[in-house]
Amino acid sequence: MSTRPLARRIIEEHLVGGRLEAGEEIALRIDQTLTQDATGTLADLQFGALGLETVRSELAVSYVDHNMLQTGPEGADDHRFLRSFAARHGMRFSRPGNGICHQVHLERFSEPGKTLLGADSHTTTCGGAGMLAIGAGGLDVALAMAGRPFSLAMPTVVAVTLTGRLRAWVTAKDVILELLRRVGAGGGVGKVFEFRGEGVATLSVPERATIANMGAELGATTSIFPSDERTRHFLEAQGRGAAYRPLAPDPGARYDEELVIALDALEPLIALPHSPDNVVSVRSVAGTPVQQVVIGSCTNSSYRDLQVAAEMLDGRTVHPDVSMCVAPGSRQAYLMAEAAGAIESFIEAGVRILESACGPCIGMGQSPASGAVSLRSFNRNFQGRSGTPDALVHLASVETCVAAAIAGTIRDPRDLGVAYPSVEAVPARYIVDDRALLAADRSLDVVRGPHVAPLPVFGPLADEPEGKILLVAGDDVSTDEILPAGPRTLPLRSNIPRISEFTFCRVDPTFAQRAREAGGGFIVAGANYGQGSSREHAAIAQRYLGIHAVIAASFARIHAANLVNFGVLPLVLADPADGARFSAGHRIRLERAREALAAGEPELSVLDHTSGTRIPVRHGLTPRQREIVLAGGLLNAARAEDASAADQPG
Ligand code: MIC
Ligand code: SF4
Repeated sequence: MSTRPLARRIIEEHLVGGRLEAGEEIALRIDQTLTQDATGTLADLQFGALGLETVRSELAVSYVDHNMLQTGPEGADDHRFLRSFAARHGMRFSRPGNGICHQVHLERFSEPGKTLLGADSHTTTCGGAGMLAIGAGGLDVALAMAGRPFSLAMPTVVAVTLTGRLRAWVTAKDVILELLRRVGAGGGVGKVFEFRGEGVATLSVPERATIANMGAELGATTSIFPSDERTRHFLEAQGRGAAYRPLAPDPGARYDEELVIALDALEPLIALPHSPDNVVSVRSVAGTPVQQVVIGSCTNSSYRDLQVAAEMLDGRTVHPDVSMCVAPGSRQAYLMAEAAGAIESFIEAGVRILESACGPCIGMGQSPASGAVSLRSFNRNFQGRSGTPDALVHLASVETCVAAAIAGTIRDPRDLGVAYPSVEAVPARYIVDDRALLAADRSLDVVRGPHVAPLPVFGPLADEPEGKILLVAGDDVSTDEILPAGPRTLPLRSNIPRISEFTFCRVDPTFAQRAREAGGGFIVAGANYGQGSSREHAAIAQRYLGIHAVIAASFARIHAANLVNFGVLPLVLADPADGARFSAGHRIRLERAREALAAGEPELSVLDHTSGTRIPVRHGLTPRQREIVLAGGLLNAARAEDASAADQPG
């Protein structure tokens, strides 16, 4: 009898290559893809470089949600390029204002049992509707758009058994914060978190989506919920009942690990600055004065979330010391909130209403005051991500955020003395209006604005890459540190030469210049290097500045794949204690790197010219990845593959 977890069942249905052994490279057929404007311009250019006329995945959607401030022509130029590219090449296009990609995709396109590959780390959100939804770099998504399989390490599957039911004021956000408290950022690398147990049926799809969304902060490959009556109800309310398919693990399914969360034992939790896993109980920090509260982001801005916030605020006023904003997750959520009177309650309470987009989550506006405490219903609070370097950003449920907006201090919502909002998480029928989701139109020509730069061309791996160690960094370096987002850099996402100048600018403003002057070099770091965003720009910028390799204790999944895709070696210390032997400024060489990689040797030797020592490192690359690095990147490798296929007779 078969004992497969649900994730494995979907993997088996989509498997086109590899063995189903944990850690082995497997290749999956991808049904749907999504891109957003900050990653989509490059993904589109890369798709264009493959020379195909039309996307080959069942569905490809191009969203505009991140780069929305339009403080100069670049943003609108990108939107125009994306729109015309989507139309020309057979993609749906979600217009600016239609909402955050993950929220809209969940509402309008999620399908239990299908695979979704998205150029954004929170693509995992659709796991709330029983999809196998995975975040990746733009180039991987471009190849999936071209109908090619997606390669990844076969994950292990962790069962998260939910028992009981959440008590009043305790929410799905608290479930994922509890998981982050236990597992830690980076503790989920190489794993799928699969939810099961009687508690699952007590959670609606939008609540499940909040949990699946923030599984990205664990570093997990993805998170998944079964598809059950709650899923059917959600899809029917979206007018998409036909997409429903019941899905569960095999009876008696066997998992690699198990965690149990007793929903009724949870209490409101909060992530303190500056990491999503820095989780404590809200009561333990109650009384801290708060200056800003923001409800929004792909984690917590569904119709349910807006309604809860509005009911709590109804007839009340935001505390005079607090600036509160709401960014509805989608045009649908916005329309629903408007029809239910929530928008009116917000305006009356003194809330500032933003458009349906990522906005403050990615530092695009609403940066807090210097040193301010900001409570956000978001998923990431890396230092400086809000746009204010010394802001103290906390992450919590909508309920906890609004309690702070009313009280002016952090307060457990149970201690607020407000009646518990009676909100139906999923209405009988959502307002369905897809006019902002444009269909393909092959008669349109692609319009490429003046600042959309050509893709840089990279050469193959050198025989023995050599250079200085330009930076020695600690653990948990996020891609927000490697290449920050926000209003100065997001408009430059389609221009690698310009955006590369911002590499590590928050850590060391001289980095880009030093790298250029030195003709490139190396980076040394601790554990979980490259956590957070899927932005491949962080990898391309390192390559563009001549970084040959990053030597770290461990890597985040998507960033490691992105480094490989652009020909930068992610090298892991054979002995973590060796990290201390590397010093900034030392000149090092990867001895016989090309030869060793081509021969499939698992270790490389780093010669430190300055100290005269040799340090062993591992690359952990699969044969496919070795070919990619040797070729100088995935685009080079894919083109070479196409050329040799064209040369084959017949
Ligand atoms: C993020 O939340 O960090 C982003 C911005 O959505 C990124 C994508 C990007 O940098 O464009 C992500 O999560 O992948
Ligand atoms: Fe947008 Fe924030 Fe979600 Fe990233 S995490 S997709 S920036 S809302």
